[in-house]
Amino acid sequence: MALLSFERKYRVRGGTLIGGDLFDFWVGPFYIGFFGLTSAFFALLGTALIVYGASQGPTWNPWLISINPPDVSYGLAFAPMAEGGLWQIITICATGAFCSWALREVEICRKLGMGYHVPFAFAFAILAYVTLVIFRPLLLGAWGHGFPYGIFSHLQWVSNTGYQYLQFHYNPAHMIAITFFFTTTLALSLHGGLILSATNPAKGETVKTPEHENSFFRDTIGYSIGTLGVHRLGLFLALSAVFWSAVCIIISGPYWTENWADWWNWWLNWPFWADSALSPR
Ligand code: 07D
Ligand code: 07D
Ligand code: U10
Repeated sequence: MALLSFERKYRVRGGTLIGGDLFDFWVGPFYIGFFGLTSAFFALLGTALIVYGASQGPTWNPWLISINPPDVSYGLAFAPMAEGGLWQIITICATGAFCSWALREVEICRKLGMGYHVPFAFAFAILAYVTLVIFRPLLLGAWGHGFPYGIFSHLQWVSNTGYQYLQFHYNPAHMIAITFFFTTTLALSLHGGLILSATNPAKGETVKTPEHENSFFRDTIGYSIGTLGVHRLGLFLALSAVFWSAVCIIISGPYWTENWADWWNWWLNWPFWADSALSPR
């Protein structure tokens, strides 16, 4: 069914979580719904506040604009607008916009009678963000531990926060997250390559079947995970990457405050080899 006639068929009322039929309409290609309006509201307000913040700052250079969180001396209190209050309101807007977007995806899934896999996946990205700007600052007792909203300044925050623990690469959850990120790109390149090699043949060749795809991996590595399985695997790998990222940063500060390399001492001091001359005890 052509895309446009399919859209005409499915663009019917129903499936909304809130607001009944009131916001159940489309504008051009976009479904609106109650959460479309709240998405637009939070995103427009948040963006307007970033632009306002930029107008109060020293530069219009997009790389250097930065809306900073309050000083840690404000703790968990509201700060004056010019001293981080703006960052606090923008954080509320961003969280509101991301959650609204996820709920708008849920409504669209419901309309189509599909599973909630895409909004579920987006929820992991939202989890990572709120871990950085809400959960970890709450656990550390000050909003000042959130990251600043600026292109270069947020990189500076990542670097500074990393060096606060001297060797962030030794953070075990960071290792697991990075391994999942690398595995995700490996899996996507294998999948993209395999699908193109089978379904986009040279002129005159026939399109190949899933049996060809299975056989390629059985011949190469002795096992094929299958056409549905590879998508389950991809989702699992990507969500695990984000999940372990959230873990790696929530434990930095609330759980571990020193050099991450020292965390490994429990392993080096294991009785089995702790007597060795090279043991760091
Ligand atoms: C390709 C989908 C499209 C999205 C894009 C991003 C904005 C920001 C706002 C000027 C894959 C749109 C950008 C709306 C403009 C202002 C105030 C997604 C795609 C194209 N980062 N980060 C980037 C964000 C964090 C880190 C780029 C956001 C953490 C490092 C872009 C968040 C940490 C590097 C960006 C966020 C961190 C970047 C490209 C939120 C750990 C880079 C992003 C809301 C996760 C890279 C100059 C991209 C770069 C980069 C956006 C959070 C680390 C500006 C919106 C605090 C090390 N980040 N980031 O392609 O070139 O994502 O930076 O959490 O090297 Mg970042
Ligand atoms: C937070 C983004 C959420 C996005 C949302 C959507 C819009 C709309 C609109 C385009 C989580 C936003 C949407 C704004 C846009 C339109 C229209 C994603 C988020 C909700 N590190 N490190 C990570 C590596 C080092 C450090 C994660 C590698 C150093 C700190 C990942 C290396 C030191 C933190 C990772 C490396 C250091 C991290 C990031 C290599 C610095 C974190 C991915 C090869 C000296 C962060 C939760 C992520 C984290 C994080 C990878 C090196 C410090 C695993 C590969 C040694 C402080 N690092 N890192 O989390 O865990 O995405 O955040 O050297 O805080 Mg690291
Ligand atoms: C996949 C797949 C697959 C496919 C696919 C895909 C995964 C096998 C079948 C999809 C993949 C691709 C297409 C590949 C490329 C994608 C990426 C690389 C990912 C990154 C994507 C991007 C960078 C694009 C991002 C673009 C976005 C998010 C769209 C931007 C949209 C907007 C700005 C509008 C958003 C709409 C909203 C909020 C809802 C409704 C709102 C409006 C229409 C705006 C009008 C507003 C109103 C009516 C409300 C009024 C405003 C109010 C009340 C607020 C007022 C407040 C004030 C302060 C003024 O596996 O299969 O193929 O294709």
